[in-house]
Amino acid sequence: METEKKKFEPRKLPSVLRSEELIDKAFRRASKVSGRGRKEKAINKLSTLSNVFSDHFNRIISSHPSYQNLPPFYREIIDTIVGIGKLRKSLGALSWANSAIQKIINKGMREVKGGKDPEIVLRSVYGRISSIVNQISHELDFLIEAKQRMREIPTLSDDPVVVVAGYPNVGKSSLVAAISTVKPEIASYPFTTKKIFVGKGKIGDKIFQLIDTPGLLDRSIYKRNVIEKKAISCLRYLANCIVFIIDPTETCGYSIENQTSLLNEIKREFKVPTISVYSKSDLHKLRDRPAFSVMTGEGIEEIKSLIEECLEVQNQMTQTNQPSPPPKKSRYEM
Ligand SMILES: Nc1nc2c(ncn2[C@@H]2O[C@H](COP(=O)(O)OP(=O)(O)OP(=O)(O)O)[C@@H](O)[C@H]2O)c(=O)[nH]1
Ligand SMILES: [Mg+2]
Repeated sequence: METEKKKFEPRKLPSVLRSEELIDKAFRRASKVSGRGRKEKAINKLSTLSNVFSDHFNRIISSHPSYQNLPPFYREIIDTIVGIGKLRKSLGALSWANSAIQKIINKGMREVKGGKDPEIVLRSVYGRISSIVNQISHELDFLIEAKQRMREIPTLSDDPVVVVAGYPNVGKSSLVAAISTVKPEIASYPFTTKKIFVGKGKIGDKIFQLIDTPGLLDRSIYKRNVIEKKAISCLRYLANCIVFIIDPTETCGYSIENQTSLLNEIKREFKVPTISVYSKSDLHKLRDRPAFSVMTGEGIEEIKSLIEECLEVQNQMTQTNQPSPPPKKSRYEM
C-alpha cells in the first residue's frame, strides 16, 4: 500500500511553450548571436537554435515519468483526467520534432561550411523549422492543458487514508470539513465535488488523511463518468478505511435502497474495512447505524472513534498481511 501512494508531483512538470512562443524564443536568441564573419555568425546562430530546441524538448520529455511504472493510483487518475495514450503520443511527437529539427540544423551547418550563402541557408532552415514546430502545435497545446489538469491530483503523505464515499449530495464534504483541515465546497445540489480533496485529520495523537470524493451512483463502472472514476480510484488504491455515508432523509435526491445497494457493491468490490453511517441526523430519528449531523454536532465524536478503531484493525491486518475478521465488539463492517 505504501509504494502505491508514492509521490508524483505534476506541479513540478516544466512549462511548455506554445508553438509560436517557442519559435519566437529560439529565433530571438539566434538573432542576438554574433561571430567573426558571415559564415561563423551563421554557424553560431544554428548552434544556438539547436540548443534552444533540444533543451526545451528534452526537458519536457525527461520530466514526464514512465506512466506504465507509476503507482496504480496515479496511473489510473492520470488516465482518467488526461489520458495516458494521448500523453505518450504528444511526447512522441516532441521527440520526432526534436530530431527532425536537429537534422535540418546539421544539414544547414554542412551547407554553410561547404560554402553556400549563409543568409540563404539560414532563411531556408528557419522556414523548415517553423513548419516542423507548427506541425506539433496541437501536441504542445495538449501538454499545456494536461499539466493544468494534472494540478488537481493530490500529493499524498504516508499517513493512513480514510476515504469518504457515498451518493451525491448526502453530506460527504460536510463531514470532511467537520473533522479535517480541508474546507471543500458544500452545496445543496449533486456533484458539487468534482475533484479529490485531501485533508489532515487527527484523533488523539494519530494523524490520518481524509479524502473527500465526488458522489457515486449505483451503476456499472463502464457507465461511470470522469468525476465518478476519480472516486473509484481513491477507493481502489488509497483507502485504508472507508466511511460510507447514507442520507436516509433522501433530501439528497436518491433512495435509501439505491444508497444501500451502492454500499454493498463497495464492500464487495474493495474489501476495505467500511463504516456506514447516517448523515443529517437533525432531520430524522433512524439510529440503526451511527448517525451524525454537522448542524448539531451529534455523532461526530462517535465517527472519529469509529475511524480510529477501523484504522487500528486495518493496521493489524496489514501487519499480519491477511484479512482477519473484525473483533467482536467492532462496529464497522467488512
Ligand atoms: N440538515 C442537514 N443538512 C446537511 C447536513 N450535512 C450536509 N447537509 C446539506 O446537504 C447538502 C449536501 O452537502 P455536501 O456536504 O455538499 O454533500 P456531498 O455529499 O459532498 O455532495 P456532492 O459533492 O455533490 O457529492 C448541503 O446543502 C448541506 O448543507 C446535516 O448534517 N444536516
Ligand atoms: Mg461534496
